Amino acid sequence: MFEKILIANRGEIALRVLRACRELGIKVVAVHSEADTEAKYVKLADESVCIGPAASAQSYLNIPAIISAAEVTDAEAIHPGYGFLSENADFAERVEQSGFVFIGPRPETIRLMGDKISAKNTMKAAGVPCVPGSDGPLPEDSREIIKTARSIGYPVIIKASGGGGGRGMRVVHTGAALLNAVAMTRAEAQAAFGNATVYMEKFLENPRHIEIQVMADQYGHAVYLGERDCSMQRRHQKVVEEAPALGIDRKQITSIGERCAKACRKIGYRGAGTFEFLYEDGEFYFIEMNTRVQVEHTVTELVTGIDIVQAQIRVAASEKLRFSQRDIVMRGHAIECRINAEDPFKFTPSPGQITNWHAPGGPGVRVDSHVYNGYRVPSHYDSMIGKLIVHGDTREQAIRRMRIALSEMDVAGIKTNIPLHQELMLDTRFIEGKISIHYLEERLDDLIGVKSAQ
Ligand code: MV4
Repeated sequence: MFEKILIANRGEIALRVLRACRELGIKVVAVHSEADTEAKYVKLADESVCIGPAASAQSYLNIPAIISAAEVTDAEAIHPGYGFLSENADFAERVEQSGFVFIGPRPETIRLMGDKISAKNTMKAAGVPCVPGSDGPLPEDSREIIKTARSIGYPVIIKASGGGGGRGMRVVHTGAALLNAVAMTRAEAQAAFGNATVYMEKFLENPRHIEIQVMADQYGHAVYLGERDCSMQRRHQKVVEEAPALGIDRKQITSIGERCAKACRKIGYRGAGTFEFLYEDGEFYFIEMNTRVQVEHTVTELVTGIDIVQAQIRVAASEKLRFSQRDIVMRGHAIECRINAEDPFKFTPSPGQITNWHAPGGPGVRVDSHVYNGYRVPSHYDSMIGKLIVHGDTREQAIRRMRIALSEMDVAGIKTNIPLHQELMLDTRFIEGKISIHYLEERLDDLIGVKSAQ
């Protein structure tokens, strides 16, 4: 096992990785920007290195500074967390070339999955069901593009191969709008990702977002850790996640999960990963793979009892997976609410000093947060200040526990989205489990109407 790991991240995930390291008896190096000097996880770390000014581009995205920090502290491995450099294949490559272990998949795997066309082709070839589409880049020839759209059937969606996570996409409803939409998406993709390659898919109008967690070691063992429903989102930011997903046949989950695990074996996947699917009319359609640990890994941890971050570290240290598929038993139900420093209904960021912080507790309640009394939420980063996660024997119990936990939680000095979560935990459609990826935005239109009339 490693003796010392550098955590190339900030906030709650830096603390989450630090806790995993502590349990494994591994020393921790925290790197931080000038805006995060006072962060508690920096103080909790065995060593810390300031890697630059507040702006992410000069600190948490500063590859030479992070590698230098690993060199001067003699760390053996680097955990990238999520966001920042976590899915940057060039970073992973430079980490390994500098003689450190990147805690994640091989750089080639990150690159393969970062290109959404190659990711889809790979998964299709491995037997994972995908959204029907162009099966490769759209050609230059206009007549070919029109033919492709006709054979798929409108509406279609044009996506940038270098995009993902909701960036660089355009829905097209008619033939008349097609060629302009392709040209616009190409131009935006070139500007944003330096890659004008686009592809086409059938546009699914009202799907759920269901994802499958996988874990693999370098010896060809791969398992799936069940699914998560992440449909409750706004502008591609997830708000509530849960495991398992309501109303999906367990046999179908088993079949999809097995296909994902098999695909991992086929491509020599290492570490934690997530297969993102759209789920509509009883069918799964693969869209993208994430090669990092995700914010919402916690709900899977609570239903499986597996520490995903520890497992990431163990497999990066060349250990074999300690569990096989038959050891993985899902128990109960877990829900996560992302707690953001923002106006609960307008979503404007609300940085500043937290003058009072009281976290909830009790059976089945977990709080992953780096925040404390007097902590100043910097304005330079995303607004998530923590995650409230609950577990119950049933979904009903989990929802009740979440309501109680939210009512106990007290955050003063800044605005948070706790009032939004309180509305959602009482929302009939959420309770019935009848929501798609569009539900929250539709519901917010109603809520904001009511709030502004009050
Ligand atoms: C889609 C889609 C409908 N049909 N693809 C958005 C994020 C990126 N990961 C893929 N996305 C979508 N791809 C087809 N063929 C709808 C979305 C989508 C979405 C997907 C997951 C979660 C939230 C979303 C919000 C808007 C659109």
